Amino acid sequence: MIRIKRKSKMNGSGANRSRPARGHVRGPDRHPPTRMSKTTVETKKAASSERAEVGPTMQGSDILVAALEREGVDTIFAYPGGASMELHQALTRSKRIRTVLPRHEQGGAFAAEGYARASGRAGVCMATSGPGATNLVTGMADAYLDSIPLVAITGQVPQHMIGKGAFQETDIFGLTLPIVKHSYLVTDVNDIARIVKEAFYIAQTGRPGPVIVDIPKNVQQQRTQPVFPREVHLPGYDPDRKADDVALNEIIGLIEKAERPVLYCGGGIITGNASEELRKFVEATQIPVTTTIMGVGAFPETHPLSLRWLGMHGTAYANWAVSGEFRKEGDKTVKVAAGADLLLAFGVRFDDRVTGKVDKFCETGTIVHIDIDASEINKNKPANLPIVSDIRYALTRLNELIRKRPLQKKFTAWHQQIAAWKAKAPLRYRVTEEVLKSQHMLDHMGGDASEVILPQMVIELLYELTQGDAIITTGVGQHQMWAGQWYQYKHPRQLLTSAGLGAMGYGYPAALGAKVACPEKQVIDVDGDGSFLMNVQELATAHIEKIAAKALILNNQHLGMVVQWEDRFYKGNRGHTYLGDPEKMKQIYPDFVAMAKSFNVPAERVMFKKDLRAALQRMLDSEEPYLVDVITPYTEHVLPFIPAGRTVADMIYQE
Ligand SMILES: Cc1ncc(C[n+]2csc(CCOP(=O)(O)OP(=O)(O)O)c2C)c(N)n1
Ligand SMILES: [Mg+2]
Repeated sequence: MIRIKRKSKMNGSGANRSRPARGHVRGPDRHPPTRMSKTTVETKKAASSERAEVGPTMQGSDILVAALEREGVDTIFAYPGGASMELHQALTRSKRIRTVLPRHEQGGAFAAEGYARASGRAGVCMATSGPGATNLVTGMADAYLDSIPLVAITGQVPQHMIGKGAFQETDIFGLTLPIVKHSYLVTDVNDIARIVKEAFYIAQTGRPGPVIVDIPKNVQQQRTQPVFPREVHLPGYDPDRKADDVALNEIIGLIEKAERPVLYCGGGIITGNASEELRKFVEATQIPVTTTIMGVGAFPETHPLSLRWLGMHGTAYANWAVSGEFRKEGDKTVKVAAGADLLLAFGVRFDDRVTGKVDKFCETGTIVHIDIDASEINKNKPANLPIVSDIRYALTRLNELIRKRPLQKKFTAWHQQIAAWKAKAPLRYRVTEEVLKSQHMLDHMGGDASEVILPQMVIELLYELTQGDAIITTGVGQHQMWAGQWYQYKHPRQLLTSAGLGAMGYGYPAALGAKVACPEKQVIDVDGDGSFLMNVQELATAHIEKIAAKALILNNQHLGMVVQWEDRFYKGNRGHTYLGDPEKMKQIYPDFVAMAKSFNVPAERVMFKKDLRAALQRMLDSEEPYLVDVITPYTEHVLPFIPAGRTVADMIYQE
């Protein structure tokens, strides 16, 4: 028997109360009944033997591993403990699965996510009960918000101890209810094989997400003859949704009527493997494309029709194209140029970091919203034409329809307007007065502005040296935004970043997971000093497991993004945002180079511009993990910037 998460319980959690549960595994009808009459059971058994493979008698832990192997799992990021060591013993007997030992379960969960984001296949992490399981929670929340397929396996105390406050007992099933797509507490060894099959299916289909499988120790130790199903039966779970032709023809009609259409594309395009179809659609329609940060790489950013990414720190021209350009005249806001009259929102969720004040977002445009997850429709922004569909299907069919009846529209005036916007406010940076007057200049540059390294320069140079082909992971903060702005992404699954949750500490472990999934690729974590320190222990995993992921730290000795908000909204008053040693402010603290060396990871620090190129090249040439610590001024702000909850009229950008 398994415990199934009920819709009522899921909706009981705070903000979700008023809207339907997210995803497609929902409600009491979503799963076969847990109690069946004897006859039903017999008939099911007979039917299932054709669709299943029966194995020899084995222990639960070995069944789990055999089931993982059948799902094609080649790597698991797993940290052992009392309630999961049985599972680790079984993993030592596997010839197909590589077990990577992270140095913290959070690192393991992020690595599994990095693996999933880079490869498109579910990432797998494992931890023991109690503290091991709770250390996975941030990674699961991250996977939930960014729709990443993740299977998290946890050991649990033996069944007879559950509810007794046993040593290292935590109700991880209950704890993770609001941040998983589905959860299982396995109470019968005979269920393990089926549950693993279902867990991978649920995690990877429809809108992907995290699934937790909690297995009590006694279940791991029980023996039975496993039945490995070949198929999954989940009545009520229908991830295969397809738009009908009527709706798709309506979209074409809207395009034909539009003068200023914009495509606003998100992570759904990448998850739905729809990039190629998107490119064809754009070329056939000539509609400019902006993406969310999750959607970066879904459309080549080097393409003339790319507007790069939009939102709080997106390009000015993407934000103008969607919502229009405005000028402030005293208290009045004057419209300078109109934004989109048609917004094709494909695989997006109208996240507040994108929309700002949501009712002003694309205020005058007709909105078409396609998403695989019905619960996203009309959640944040009402759509004029809502369509629940697999995005690749919808785009493929749209392309077929357009091929049969090519569009007549050219949108010439709109393209000219966008070209003018691009010329007016490209992404740019310069050595500002603030930089020149900063402590950084006094302490480290000897007042010589020509040697100062701005963070944007580092990423621009990295882009040049890697020919734009590397996989980039990030921490969270200013460096994350600059990594998005100054590297141009040509392919899906190239920028792996904690977008929805914004979890510092994500970058380096995610880089390890991505490097395991794509060993032939250059994988670089562009990180902040604060973020990197949060999972610095993973340098050990990198060295011991020989995972050559690189770490490039933009070290401003501060929690830079919070500093930026302090500067803008709190008169620069520092509320615990300095990370250096207040008694030795000239010293760079902590010493990441010495730290990396203690893990046997080669490392170097760069302070002056003249040394940057060669250092980055050494990092790229290294066949083992490598760390470069680049010291940058903390005074730099990420621009453009639309303050939270505000509108495009409030956008600050460099003119
Ligand atoms: C786990 C976690 N704690 C706190 C925050 C809030 N936060 C967002 S950005 C930021 C600063 C990050 O500093 P750093 O990693 O050095 O990057 P920088 O902004 O300096 O580039 C903080 C504290 C967060 N996003 N995640
Ligand atoms: Mg910092």
